[in-house]
Amino acid sequence: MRLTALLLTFAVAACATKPAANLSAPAAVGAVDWTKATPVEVQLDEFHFRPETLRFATARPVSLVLINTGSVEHRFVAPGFFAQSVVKPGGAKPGSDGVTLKPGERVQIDLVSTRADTYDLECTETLHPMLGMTGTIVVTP
Ligand SMILES: [Cu+2]
Repeated sequence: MRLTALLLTFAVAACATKPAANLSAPAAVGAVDWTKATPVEVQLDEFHFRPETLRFATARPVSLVLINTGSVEHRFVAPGFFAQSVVKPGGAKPGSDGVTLKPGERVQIDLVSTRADTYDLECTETLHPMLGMTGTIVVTP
């Protein structure tokens, strides 16, 4: 009887502590009000990101709108930035090869930043970074 009670106590304690250990990320995402996402537009052309510097705050939802206003294909590649960000449920999180946009294409990514840092941005199309297609994403607390 006493052993059963002891085992039950352990079981309850295990159940109570296990989810708590992994709770921070899902809880933070669950608390995000996506209807309050701030629109941030970035234009890609030959051969610039406009603007070249993006500034976000952690835990604030942003509706990142990428528009290729140029006449050739461009990419928005920022693996470090996307790795720390949480994308709105149902949305696709860009991988290390970023987002590829054909001329005239528009892509919207709703996301929240979780880690303050400075992240590199570049278009990885051949020669584009050398021609000026680089940028910086600054995330502040
Ligand atoms: Cu480019």
